[in-house]
Amino acid sequence: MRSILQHPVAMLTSFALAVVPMIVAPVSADELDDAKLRDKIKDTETVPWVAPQHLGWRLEPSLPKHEAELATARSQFRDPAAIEVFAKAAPGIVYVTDGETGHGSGFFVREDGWIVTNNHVVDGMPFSAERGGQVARIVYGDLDKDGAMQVMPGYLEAVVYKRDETRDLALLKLTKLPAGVRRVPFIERAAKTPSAGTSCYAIGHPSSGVLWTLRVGVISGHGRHPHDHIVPGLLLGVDPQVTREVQAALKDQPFRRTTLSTCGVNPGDSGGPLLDEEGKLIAVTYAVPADVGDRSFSYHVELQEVEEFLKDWPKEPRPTPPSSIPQARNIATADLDEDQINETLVFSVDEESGPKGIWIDIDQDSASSPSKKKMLNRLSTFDPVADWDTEFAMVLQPNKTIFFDTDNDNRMDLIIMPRNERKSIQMTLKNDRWTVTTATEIFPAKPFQSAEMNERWRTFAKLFE
Ligand SMILES: [Ca+2]
Ligand SMILES: [Ca+2]
Ligand SMILES: [Ca+2]
Ligand SMILES: [Ca+2]
Repeated sequence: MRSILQHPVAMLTSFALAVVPMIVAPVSADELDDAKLRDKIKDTETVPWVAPQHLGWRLEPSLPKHEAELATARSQFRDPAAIEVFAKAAPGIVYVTDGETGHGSGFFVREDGWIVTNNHVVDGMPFSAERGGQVARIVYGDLDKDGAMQVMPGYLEAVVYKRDETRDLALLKLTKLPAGVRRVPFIERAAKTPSAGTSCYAIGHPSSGVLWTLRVGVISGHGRHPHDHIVPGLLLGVDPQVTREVQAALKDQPFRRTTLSTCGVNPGDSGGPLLDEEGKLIAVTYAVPADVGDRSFSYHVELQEVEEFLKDWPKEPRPTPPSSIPQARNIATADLDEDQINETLVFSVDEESGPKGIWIDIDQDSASSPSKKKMLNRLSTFDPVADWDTEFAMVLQPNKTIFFDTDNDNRMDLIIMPRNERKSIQMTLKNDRWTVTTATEIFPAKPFQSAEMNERWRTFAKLFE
């Protein structure tokens, strides 16, 4: 098979960036263990899927090389502002986790326990029927008399109230404040975004650092993601036809205003604050460049996006569907029904480890469409979201989740989350609203509205039996 998945890929949509996190840690029992399925997809050609990497989760133990490369040496100097920034801000910065698969950072934005972090940090957090939303565990700390942060024992719980995929922001609220605490320390927001060259400070919980690690740097630049990112050879000073195509492809894409800094953030820093010299919020950390060799700068969600996100404080948690995009580095295509047309994307971390998820184009109209093929060959890029018309997805980590586009309108509308032997949770989209109920089966016999699609589904469902 000739590879259609070449470098650089997935740079054309903010969606692609928002969903390619650093790889989650230890491989769980949810690994795709079905022998029949494994057998079918082992002979595919795998190519790297290059996109800026998220920081919400630890690296896999199998990637120690990257871990070493991520370490950023900072010059050693005594900066009185940095000392003050740390003392002022660190107690307002929390550790966000599901208690199982990894962690991100977050921070209090109000004294009554509201927390901001990245959307991708809370993406895999489990649903709680009693709480009416996803629940995250929050670990917090306090400054001791020597100016060091001490972690508090145990954890608090916070419910996810709101998520914004485009901005990669999430708003959570503690279910109750720490015992004996009436107000939590929170991070104030700066009046405006500072210009390039201004000193800035990142504090978070990088997996290769310690809890509450401070990094000092400068603002390197501002831009819109993905519109202002430099895609090598695609945007400037090239064939005007190519420029027009890229611009046309980006025209209706939502974007996120992004601040770049030299603060050297690492996995685990996602959702942590970027601060000014007064310890006020100027941006929220979310990613580093995908190219592991190029970690000289860090990506942050710009302050203005945070302000817009915080304009409206919801009264109730709003159920938001999990992402159907697996956390992976590579994509391969496969032909599971053996009719010589590829209909399946297989997402993996590397060639050796098992799949992290699959997408099946049930009606097989992706690889077979001549216009799509032409487009893919010309741009040499592949964005699964835009280029693969999938009607079924299965994500294996951090929690096994199954997705169907039952009416084939290009939007997943039935999501099933197996929890344990007895219980599964189901999310259904109706009139633009998600409702959460208990699921009766994990792989329904006839999930689709069309009989033809259900007939096709039977072929693939057999692989999961
Ligand atoms: Ca096929
Ligand atoms: Ca399709
Ligand atoms: Ca479709
Ligand atoms: Ca749909």
